Amino acid sequence: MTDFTRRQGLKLGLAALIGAPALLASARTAQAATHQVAIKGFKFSPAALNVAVGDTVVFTNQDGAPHTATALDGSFDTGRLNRGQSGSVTVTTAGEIDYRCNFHATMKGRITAG
Ligand SMILES: [Cu+2]
Repeated sequence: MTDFTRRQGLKLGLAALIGAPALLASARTAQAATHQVAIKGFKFSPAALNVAVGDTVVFTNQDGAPHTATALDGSFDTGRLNRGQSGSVTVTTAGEIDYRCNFHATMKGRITAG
């Protein structure tokens, strides 16, 4: 091994050490997932969704009628979504969160956060 290759090896080793915390941080960020729920035909699809605390759920209205996704416990509310609009919510508590559309009482869904 020449001095040159030894020095290069040391530099690579240092770069790996310096890069490690950034890699750990990005791995932690990647754990928060985003889930999609379509609102179509006056239904939430999927109507039952399992997520992890910290995950994001994006509701997208594909109907001509306006809808909301409103948690019964008040933990989230997309507000009024017109056709083509999306509302993004972050699930911050564990457990079962029942939600509904504020405009159409028969439209119901459930998010289970663990
Ligand atoms: Cu609705």
